[in-house]
Amino acid sequence: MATIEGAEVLITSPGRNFVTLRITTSDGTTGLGDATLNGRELAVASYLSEHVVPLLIGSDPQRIEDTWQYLYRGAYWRRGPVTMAAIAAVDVALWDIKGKMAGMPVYQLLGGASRRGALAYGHASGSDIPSLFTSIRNHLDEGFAAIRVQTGVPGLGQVYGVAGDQKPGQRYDYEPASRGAAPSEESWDSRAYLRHIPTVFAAVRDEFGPELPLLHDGHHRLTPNQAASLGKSLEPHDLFWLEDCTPGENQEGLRRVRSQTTTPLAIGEVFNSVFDYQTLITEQLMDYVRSAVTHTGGITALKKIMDFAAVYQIKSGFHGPTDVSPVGQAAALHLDLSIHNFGIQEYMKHSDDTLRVFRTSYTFDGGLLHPGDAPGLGVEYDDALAESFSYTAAYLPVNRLQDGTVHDW
Ligand code: CS2
Ligand code: MG
Repeated sequence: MATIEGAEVLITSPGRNFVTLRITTSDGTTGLGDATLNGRELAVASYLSEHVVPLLIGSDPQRIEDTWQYLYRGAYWRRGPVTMAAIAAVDVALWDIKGKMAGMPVYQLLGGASRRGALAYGHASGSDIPSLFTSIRNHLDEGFAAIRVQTGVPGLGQVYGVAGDQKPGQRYDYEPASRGAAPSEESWDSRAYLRHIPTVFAAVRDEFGPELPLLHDGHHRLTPNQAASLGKSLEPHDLFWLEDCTPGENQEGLRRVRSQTTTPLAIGEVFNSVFDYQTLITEQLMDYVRSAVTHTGGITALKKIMDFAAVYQIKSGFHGPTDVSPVGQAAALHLDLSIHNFGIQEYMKHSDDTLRVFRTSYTFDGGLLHPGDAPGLGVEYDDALAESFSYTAAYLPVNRLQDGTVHDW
């Protein structure tokens, strides 16, 4: 029986920082896991190298469930983004190894395909309506069949989700984590935002029609009452979802939102355990699970969350920004293809440099993503190229209200 012979924590920075765990077995099989936590990368790298890797050596790589429970319950101190990203990296690497040992893509091990491909959505943005329209047209030209819409807010400077205005054909490239010793600062005004967003979706629907699935990310910035008001004001524009409309850790807050609006709600990209969702799922206060495999304890854990959510007719909408590495994206796609209650998959295309470091097998065609049929996850890591991109500390922005009070970003 093969055992785990080595595990390396690999840090690279092709335009942004990524942390990857590579596990190697005694028969030479390797598996990759994504451990990237934007702005806190070294915390996860240290958790893995100091406290997890030594415990893995000599263990059975095929015991995925037992290893998960050993790392989760054995740590005593549970949950949290650092712990669950570290466990996720181990879990995904072991699924990669199991697929390679079986000669099958991971989705086959999860029960096989439930669909041809995973409907993807891309990120369109603009500082104003004309530049937003250019970005939407770029995404339609790239083949996206669903699009997230974010814009600037009159009177405010840079706000979440607005990349530099794209030229026709130019890739949406938005990396919010600024490199350097401290976070950049952005300013915010919820009332200005609440006045503006309904006008944006009215203009988009006028220009692009009623059918195109449109999404919007509130990014945790509203109170439950403000979120209820926004959801109600967007109902005429028939959104596919309104995401993170209010900080989700106050699960009861979503009762207020849900009672006031039928706009579908997506939440959970900053969650890292099923307990973060428990009330939201059992009281059906949400419609889409936003977690990334990378931040929620891996494939094993997120599949359990989706099976729990399925009982309440809640679907997936996994997180897929460029700060989830191609390894994490691939892991999500294997789950997307196999679970019954799939909803949609976020797809921010990684940079060319990133895709040279992480050689992927997944494809995007006709608006659908497919993980490919290579054994395991279908991702390879180029060590030499990875080492040429050295780590630089980077931090997500800090948001402040007009009076200087720190606010959710
Ligand atoms: C965003 C994320 O994609 C999204 O929905 O909320 O891009 C988020 O801002 C980043 O993951 C933060 O690193
Ligand atoms: Mg989001």
